[in-house]
Amino acid sequence: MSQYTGEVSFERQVYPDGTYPGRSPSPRFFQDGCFFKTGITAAGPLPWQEQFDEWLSRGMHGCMSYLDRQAEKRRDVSLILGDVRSIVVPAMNYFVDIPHGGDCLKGRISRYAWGEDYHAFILGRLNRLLEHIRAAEPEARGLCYVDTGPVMEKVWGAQSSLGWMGKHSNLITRELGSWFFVGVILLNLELDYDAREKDFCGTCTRCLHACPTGAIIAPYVVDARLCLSYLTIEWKGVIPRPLRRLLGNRVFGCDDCQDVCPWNRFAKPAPEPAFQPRPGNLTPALSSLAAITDAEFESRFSGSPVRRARREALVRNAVVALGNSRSLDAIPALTRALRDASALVRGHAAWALGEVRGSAPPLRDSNRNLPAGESNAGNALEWALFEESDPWVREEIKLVLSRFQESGIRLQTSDPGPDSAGD
Ligand code: B12
Ligand code: SF4
Repeated sequence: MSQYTGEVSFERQVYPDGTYPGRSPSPRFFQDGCFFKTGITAAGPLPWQEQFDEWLSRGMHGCMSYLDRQAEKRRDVSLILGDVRSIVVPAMNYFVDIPHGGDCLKGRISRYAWGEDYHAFILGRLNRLLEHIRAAEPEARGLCYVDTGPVMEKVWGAQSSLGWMGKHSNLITRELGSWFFVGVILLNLELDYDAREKDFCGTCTRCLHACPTGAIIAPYVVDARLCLSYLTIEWKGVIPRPLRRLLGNRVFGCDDCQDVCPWNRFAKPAPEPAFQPRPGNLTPALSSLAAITDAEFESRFSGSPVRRARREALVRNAVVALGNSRSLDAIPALTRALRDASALVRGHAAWALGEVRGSAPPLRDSNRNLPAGESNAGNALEWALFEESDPWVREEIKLVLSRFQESGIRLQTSDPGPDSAGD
């Protein structure tokens, strides 16, 4: 077994020009868009293992059953690489200095998903780094991961000098804040290890208060079932009614806990062109997302992280966001979505129509000229109910129609329209 005894020899062996980004981040690597910082820690029992077990036993992983299924390997990395000695945790910046837009008819996609899918890209860079290590040390054997295996990337990063786990549970570095991806190389070499980074959250609790759903149930603990990132990406079923309004215009992921973090004022634009926003990912029109077909979804989101949501869930999210816009301009897209092939989409479209039309003043109180289709909302729902066979969608439609009835919103069939004197 080779023993690396010092940073200098390790650097010299890995990169002849001394730019190994390990313990001293190299400006050259930063500019290259490669890893801006790398933590290295000894492989051993998983830190905070009890908390992980409790998290799982309380079902906070929701439908992400892979977390439970491979929990043994997460607890013990030697079940993955028998002679593992070290865990190398490189971080790659993905920050793009553009604020999220505020137009309620445009969808909000999380920053990490604006550009290209990071998995293959970072895996390639990790493997390249591993090759450098192997070239210097032929005995070296390693395995690379970035969300691609049963490795607790954040925990190992927090165990090293890379950064600390913020109260929102993302890793933070003093250099750049938290807008970065984390990779892992399990390595059979013993290395020199730096001390863990300190926790610099102090008394701050901004992220806990900023979370729209209260998913950060305690410092360092996220109940994924409440997290909008989980609900918009991982969860493919019905979004619980009380959470729908909290989605706002988020259609893929959520950045709120990181947006408010004071450490992110140190963020610097990522040099890597792969993370530059695709034009359609910054402020996608909700109406176009709500109408996207399978083929359009595949061509538009191929090679993008957004693909993970799959078409049906993305359209579901867009439809909910249209409802949250409370804009009458959303009605044409929503009435179209009432005829979507997916029951999941149709049911959420019914709810969304209720939000839009239900929040508009009743026609009899309104002197405004309402946009085309507006007065059709209730009518479209009645027709949909007539044709609908899915029990859950029928229930959603009935709920909205009864809400309309209770609040005096009349349907087109009996509605005298805005120019009428009313009753
Ligand atoms: C599952 C998962 C999710 C789930 C669950 C999130 C979660 N917090 O666990 C969902 C879908 C919600 C999610 C959301 C996001 N994710 Co995610 N996700 C993962 C994944 C695949 C596994 C994480 C995991 O193991 N969770 C299980 C829980 C139990 O682990 P944990 O949060 O680390 O919990 C530890 C702490 O609570 C700790 N602990 C408990 N008490 C205490 C007390 C103290 C004092 C301390 C210090 C620690 C501590 O103990 C637990 C472990 O034993 C990782 C990739 C990977 N393989 O690691 C990416 C990963 C964590 N995600 C990532 C990202 C970018 C996101 C989002 C920002 C995406 C977005 N914008 O929508 C959000 C952030 C939401 C949030 N605040 O967590 C990045 C984070 C990068 C970073 N800088 O940290 C990762 C690392 C992917 C990557 N390779 O870069 N994600
Ligand atoms: S917002 Fe405050 S508490 Fe939350 S991670 Fe950032 S510094 Fe820590």
